[in-house]
Amino acid sequence: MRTGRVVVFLAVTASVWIAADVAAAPGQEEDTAMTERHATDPHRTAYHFQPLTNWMNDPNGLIHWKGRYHLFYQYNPFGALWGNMHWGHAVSDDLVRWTHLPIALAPTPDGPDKDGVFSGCAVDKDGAPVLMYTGIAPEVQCIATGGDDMLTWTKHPANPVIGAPPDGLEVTGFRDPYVWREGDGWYAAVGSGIEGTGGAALLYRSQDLVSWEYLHPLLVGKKEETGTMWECPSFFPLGDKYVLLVSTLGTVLYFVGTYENHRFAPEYQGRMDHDYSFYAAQVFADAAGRRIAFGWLREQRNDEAQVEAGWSGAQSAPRVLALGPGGALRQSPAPELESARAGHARFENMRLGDGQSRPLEGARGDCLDIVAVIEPGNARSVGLHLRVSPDSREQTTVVYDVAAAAVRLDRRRSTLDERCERAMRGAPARLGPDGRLTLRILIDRSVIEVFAGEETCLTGRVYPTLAESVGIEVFARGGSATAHSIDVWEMAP
Ligand code: DQQ
Repeated sequence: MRTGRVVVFLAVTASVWIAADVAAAPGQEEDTAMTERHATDPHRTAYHFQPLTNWMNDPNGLIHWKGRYHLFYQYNPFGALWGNMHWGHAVSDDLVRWTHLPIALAPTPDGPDKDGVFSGCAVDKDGAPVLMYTGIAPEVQCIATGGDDMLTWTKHPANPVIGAPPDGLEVTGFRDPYVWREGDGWYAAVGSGIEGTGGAALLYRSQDLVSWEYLHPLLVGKKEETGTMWECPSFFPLGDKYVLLVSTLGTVLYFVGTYENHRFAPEYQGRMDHDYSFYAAQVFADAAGRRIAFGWLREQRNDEAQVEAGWSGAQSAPRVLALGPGGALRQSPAPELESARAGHARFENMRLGDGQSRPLEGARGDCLDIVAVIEPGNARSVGLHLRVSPDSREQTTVVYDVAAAAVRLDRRRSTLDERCERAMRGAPARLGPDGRLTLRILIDRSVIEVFAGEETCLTGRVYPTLAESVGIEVFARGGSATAHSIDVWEMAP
């Protein structure tokens, strides 16, 4: 890799970060060969955020700051696999088009985050941006204050501001603080788990973000049902309820309930996404009061393939949250994404005979936004084949099974590359009151995000190997069905 000279941010004291012109760290240099290679990589995304290169995981510090959206993220500037955790940083006016900014936080040698700057959040404290995050190791909580430009960050001299888990609690972990303002102070939920019992979110209070008092668990799960450790909590009001999101070392769960006197009582529980790519979601409120989530879309191919690519990880589309009448979380892609829609094709009233698969002539691509409204009629199942090669050796299928009332993302033929996961995953999904299935599908090269009905999300990664795997077909099996409308937009990179 060629050595470049660029502006990076360096720790010059234990806590102050300034811009300096130094030999670049890997991943921050102007590497033309890497840029050219990534530009022709058929699996890098066009409208889902990715760093220029290397490894990314959790979204961190989401905040709408002075009219611009800031996305920080877990970042390894030194390679395509997890490690050396820093906070990468990008900014956007519309949640869709992002500008890369310098690394915001790096481990401070001999500091409480010397072994890694793990996940956390951002808040506006009297007009100043403050990040609260986990320093490693052991797991402690730290804060850093930003300049108005959000480019320079000063780690607080009192770090760690929470130096250990609560006395007397044997925990399985202690990380990923999520902070909010409430009446008499600042509150934080810290991801944790109680040995022998289950995952937990621990509730803290502070007047100044520096000195914290432990109150009690916001929620404790049963290990048999929701795992032993909860990471990356988000806690926020939605409609007339409160929602707690946690990542359970496998999936993202949400709890909807009431919150009074700093006690949370869940009434409804669900899964935010039913595939395993979507993880470590974080939620923030924008100036319009919308609650918006991003989740890390982890790769579903092996380490060797990630290292060969030189990068790993994408962020989900921004998802706007609402509550359904039964208490379930509803997620829809932020309307801003529609500004990236380009060419459009519409198909109406397509009759589908039993076993028939009809190509959507003229609609093809690997960066698409699709809205399909299909009435299963007497078919056993209906759906779409996506990323189809002309010889059908590669195809990814979204299928609705009427009897099971479930949608499935079938990736068994999605790639010829043995290094990629080719699983089939499913989730309960409901037809609308008119008996029609509405599917919104975002395809972005290796990303497929499926929104089925109003309450089901399935997000997976696919790695077709053939350049011609860009076709779309609609099908019915076990009876006949009608595709009332299928809109397909190309998404402009
Ligand atoms: N990733 C971070 C942790 C968090 C985990 C480390 C979740 O802070 O618990 O990269 O993916």
